[in-house]
Amino acid sequence: MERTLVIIKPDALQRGLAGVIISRLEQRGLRIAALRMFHIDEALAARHYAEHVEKPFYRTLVDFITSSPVIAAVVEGPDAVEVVRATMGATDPRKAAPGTIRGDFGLYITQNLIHGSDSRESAAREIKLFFEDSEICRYSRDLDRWLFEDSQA
Ligand SMILES: Nc1nc2c(ncn2[C@@H]2O[C@H](COP(=O)(O)OP(=O)(O)OP(=O)(O)O)[C@@H](O)[C@H]2O)c(=O)[nH]1
Ligand SMILES: [Mg+2]
Repeated sequence: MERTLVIIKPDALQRGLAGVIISRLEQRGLRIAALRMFHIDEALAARHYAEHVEKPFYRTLVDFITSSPVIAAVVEGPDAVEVVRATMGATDPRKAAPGTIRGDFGLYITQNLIHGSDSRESAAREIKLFFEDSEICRYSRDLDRWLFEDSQA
């Protein structure tokens, strides 16, 4: 079982799409292990987006992610990093395939609705940035035996 960090970005909450996005992840079979709504501050945005600090779009990115509340989630499942990225679609919503979250709901790379960690290493780093270990729920769902091949449930 793998974990990844998801952020439902400010545009998604402002547009009333948080529920739809969470539903898509749940419908895929992924399990939510932690969920928190809050306002990302400048310091957390800087740590989260440290890899982009030299990019020309860095200021826009930080201004956007701190502009309004987000929902951060830890999501788990087999190959969760890759599965979430595929469910999100390409970074630029105009290039994202129909059927993906960005491909169905977005038009601008600056407002692309959802973040998902891009590797297992990023996921481990980002989950630590956003959640205390005690906030991550360890549990199984009755349905896991129909969703997760290696489930003990
Ligand atoms: N304006 C602009 N924004 C960009 C560009 N590339 C990336 N971004 C923004 O920066 C965010 C982080 O970029 P990446 O980490 O490369 O893309 P990603 O992994 O698909 O997106 P995240 O899941 O949000 O991290 C993206 O979600 C975009 O909102 C760009 O060329 N121009
Ligand atoms: Mg990224």
